[in-house]
Amino acid sequence: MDAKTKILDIIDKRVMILDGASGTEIQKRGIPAGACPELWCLEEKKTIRAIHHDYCEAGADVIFTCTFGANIFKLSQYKATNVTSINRELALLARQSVDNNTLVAGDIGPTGRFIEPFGDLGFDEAVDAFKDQVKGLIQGGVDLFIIETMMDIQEARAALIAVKEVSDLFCMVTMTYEDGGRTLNGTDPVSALITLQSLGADAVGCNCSTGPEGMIPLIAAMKPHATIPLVAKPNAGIPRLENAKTFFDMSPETFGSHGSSFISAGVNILGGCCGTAPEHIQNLKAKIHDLPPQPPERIAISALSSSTKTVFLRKEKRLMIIGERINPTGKKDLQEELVAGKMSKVRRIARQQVKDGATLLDVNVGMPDIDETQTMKKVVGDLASIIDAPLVIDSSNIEAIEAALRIYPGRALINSISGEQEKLGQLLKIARKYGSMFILLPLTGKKMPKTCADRIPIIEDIYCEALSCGFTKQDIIIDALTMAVSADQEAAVETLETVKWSSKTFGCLTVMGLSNVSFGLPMRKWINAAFAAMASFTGLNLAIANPSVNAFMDVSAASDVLINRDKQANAYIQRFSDPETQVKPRSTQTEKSTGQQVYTAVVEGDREEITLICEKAMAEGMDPQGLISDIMIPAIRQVGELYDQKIYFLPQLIASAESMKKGFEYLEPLLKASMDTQETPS
Ligand code: THG
Repeated sequence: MDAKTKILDIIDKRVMILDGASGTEIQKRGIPAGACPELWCLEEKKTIRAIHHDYCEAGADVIFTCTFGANIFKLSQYKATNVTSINRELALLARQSVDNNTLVAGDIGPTGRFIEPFGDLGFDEAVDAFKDQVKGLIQGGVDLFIIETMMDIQEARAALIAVKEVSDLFCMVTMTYEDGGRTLNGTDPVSALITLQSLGADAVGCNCSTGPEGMIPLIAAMKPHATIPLVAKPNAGIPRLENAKTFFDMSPETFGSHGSSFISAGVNILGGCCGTAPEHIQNLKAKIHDLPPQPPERIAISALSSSTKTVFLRKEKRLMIIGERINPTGKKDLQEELVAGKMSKVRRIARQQVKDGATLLDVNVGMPDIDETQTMKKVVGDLASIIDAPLVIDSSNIEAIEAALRIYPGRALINSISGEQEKLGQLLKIARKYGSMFILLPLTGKKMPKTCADRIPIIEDIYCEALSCGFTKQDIIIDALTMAVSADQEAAVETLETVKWSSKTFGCLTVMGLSNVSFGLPMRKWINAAFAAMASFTGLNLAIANPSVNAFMDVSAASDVLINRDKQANAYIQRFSDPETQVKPRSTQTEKSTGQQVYTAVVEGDREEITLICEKAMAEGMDPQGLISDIMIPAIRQVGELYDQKIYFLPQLIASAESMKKGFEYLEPLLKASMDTQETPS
C-alpha cells in the first residue's frame, strides 16, 4: 500500500494523529539559545531521534522531520548552504527513529520573506528555493509533506507548487492565524481553504498561533466548504512571557480534552504545535480514539477567492457584476499607461468598480504593441495586493493566462476557454494545474454559431473534454455569446435562449459580456439595462459590465426583486435608502485637491504617484513642512488606525510606509532649504 492510500485509509476510519512540537521540545532538551535547530539536530542526532521516537510511542501516526527552517533563506543566516543534503539527512534521521508503521512528513516552514505581490522575493525564486528542500526530503524517504505556519498565502502557494511540481506525495498545508481570525497578511481561513484546495493540497488547516479554543472556530468555518480533510495543530494554550522566555502552560489533560470539540468542528487530522510534548499527544489520542470524525464533503463548489475574500457563486443569488473596465480597447489613456508600465489608472478604475458594486474584476490588457504576458503579470500582481475582489483573467493569449494564474494569490476565473482544438487541451491543462474556474465560450474558431441550437453541441463538446480532465459543472460558467443587436437584431434573443438552456436544462452558471449588445446604438445604458433584466429572468448569474453606470445597476437591482432573487427586496431597499446615493450620483468623482491626493496616496500606498503629487503640491505653493505635518503624518496615522481595526494588514502597512518614505525623500531637501531661508535674517 502506498503512503497516500494508507493516509486516506486512516482518515476514512478515524482521526489521523500528528506529533507535537519539535521546536519547544528541542529547547527543553538543551539546544542553546540562538543555535540553528536544523544544524543542532544534525550534531545532536540522539536527541532528535529520541523526540521522534517519543512521539511515535505516544501514538502519533505521523512525525514531522526537523526541517522547519531548512530553506536557503533561513540556513544561510547560519552560513549553511547545502539545503538538499541537510534536508536529506534530517529526513533519514526521522525515518530511522520510528517504526515502519509510522509515517514521516517532510516539514516545510516559511522563509521569513514576503513573496511578490506582497513582498520583494520573486514568486519563482521562492518556488525554486522550496524545490531544493523538497528534493532533499524525498531523497531522505519522506512519505508525505507538511507545509506549515504560513502567514502569507502566496508563500503557501509557492511551497505547494514546488511540492507538486516535484512529487505526487500527499501534501498538507496549514496556515497560522492571529486573534482576529486572519493571518498577519490578512488571509481568512475560508479563502486559504478555497485557494489551497483548488491548487491541489490534499489537506488544509491551521497550526500554531492560538491555543485549541481559538482554533476550533477556524476549523468550523472551513468545514462546510472543504472537499479535502482538515488539519489542526494547536499550541498548548496562549504563550506567556516570563523573563523574555516563552512558556506554554496548558496541561496534557486539558489539551486532550479539546479533542472532541475539534472533531465536532470537522477536523480529520490532529496534533500539537508549540508547547505540546509527547504527553499532550498521548492524552489527545486517548480522549478521541473512539470518536468518529466527519468525512470531507467531496462535492465540488463554485467559489473564487482573492487573498482576503471568497466569493461563492450560486444560482439563487442576485446578479453578480464582473467589472469590465480594465480593458484598453478603445481607451487611449489606459493604453498609454499600460504601455508605460504605470499602474495608477488601473488601480483607480479597479477601486471605483468595486465601490460601485462589482463583485469580481475582469482584467484584460490585450492590445497591439504590448508584452501582454508581462503586463498581465504586473497588473494582476498589483491588483491582488490592493483589491479584495477576486480577478477574472481575460485574454486570448495562453502564456499570459498561465503567467497570471501562477502568481495570483487566490482562485481566479479564466476568461475564457473555447472549442478551438489545440488551445482547448492546453488551457484545460493549465486550468487544472492552478485549480481555476473557467468561462466556457461556445466558439470553435470556425463558423460563428449564430443560434442557440448551434451553440448547444459546442457547449456539450467542451464540457465532455473538461469532464475527462477532471472538471465538474461547478468549475464552469457558460458564456451565452453576446453580439451587437445593431448588426443582427435576432442576436439578443438567441443569447437569451442560450442562457436559458445553459442554466435550466444543462445546469451551469451563466455569464455574458453584456455591453457588447449595445455597440453602435445611442444611449447604450438602456439597452444594456433592459438586456440584463431579461437575461436575469432566463437564468443569467454574472454580467461582465460597467458597474459605474447607475441606470444599469438600478434596473438590475430592480429585476432581482421581480424574479425573487433579492429576498424581501433587502438589497434594493438598501441601495435606495443610502442617503449618499440619493444626493449625488455614485460615480461622479469630485476633483480632489492636491493635498487630499497626497493624503490618499499615503493611505492607499501609491508608491508610483506620490512623488509626482508632492511635486504638484510644491508647484502650487504648498509648504513642505505643512504637507508633512498636516497631511502625510495624519495619513500614516490613519493607516495605523486601519491596521488596528484589522481593516489593513501587513502588505497595506508596508505599501503605505513606503509611499510615505518616497514622499519624504522628495520633500526632505526642500524642507532643509525652506528652514535655511527661514533662519537667514532678511
Ligand atoms: N464574453 C466574455 N468576455 C468578454 C466579452 C464577452 N470580455 C471582453 C468583452 N466581451 C466584455 N468587456 C467589454 C468591455 C467594455 C465594453 C464592452 C465589453 C464597452 N464599454 C463601454 C465603454 O467603455 O465606453 C461602456 C459600456 C456602457 O455604457 O456600459 O463597450 O462577451 N467572456
